[in-house]
Amino acid sequence: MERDETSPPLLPIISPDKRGDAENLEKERKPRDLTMNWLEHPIFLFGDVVKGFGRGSRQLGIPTANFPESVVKSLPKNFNTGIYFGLAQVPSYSAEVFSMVMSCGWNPFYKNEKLSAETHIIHTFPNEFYGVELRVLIAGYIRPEWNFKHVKHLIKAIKDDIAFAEKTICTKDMTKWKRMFFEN
Ligand code: ADP
Ligand code: RBF
Ligand code: MG
Repeated sequence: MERDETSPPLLPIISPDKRGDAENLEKERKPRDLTMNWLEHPIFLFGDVVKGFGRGSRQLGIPTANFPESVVKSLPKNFNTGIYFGLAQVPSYSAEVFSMVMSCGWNPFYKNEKLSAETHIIHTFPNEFYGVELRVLIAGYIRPEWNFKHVKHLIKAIKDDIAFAEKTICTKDMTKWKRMFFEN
């Protein structure tokens, strides 16, 4: 069955009603057990970075490297849209594997009409890198996408996602996954 933004989430998670209130988001995150967020099977995606609307850097100060539609369509059919964490590599830049946070969804704040898969790599790059290969390993789920009353709440939520991802990724030895997915 085709899933869209109206489909209920498959995973039991945070109430989608707590929207736009950074304090509520904070409260909801705290009691959660970090081990429950890992996917049973990580998902590997790769493709050339394409242009989006340019909002990530300009409006949020958080650039996201966008995958082309063909990659978005290759996601498993039962994939829950939402915010994920994992690993990322831009081979033409460096063999290094970085932590990442990723939005696979409809960007309700911007009312996008197409599903997008966008990765914020937790690393400061000296330049943009459009048109080159990006590899990601989606390792865990953070939350569903939310709508927000104000862009500052979206920015706060993304910053919290980054902190959550960094903290969570440290709890697992990913050497094997790095070897399996990112060394060639
Ligand atoms: P777009 O809407 O075209 O995706 P963004 O404002 O989201 O534009 O910026 C994304 C671009 O910024 C990426 O395609 C990449 O070239 C560059 N970039 C620089 N640093 C990063 C980073 N840490 N993570 C992801 N992309 C980055
Ligand atoms: N967009 C939303 O509309 N709601 C969200 O809850 C949301 N969370 C995000 C979390 C992360 C970690 C990232 C990287 C992006 C998120 N976005 C969200 C997408 C954001 O709107 C998008 O990256 C910008 O519009 C730039 O394309
Ligand atoms: Mg982007």
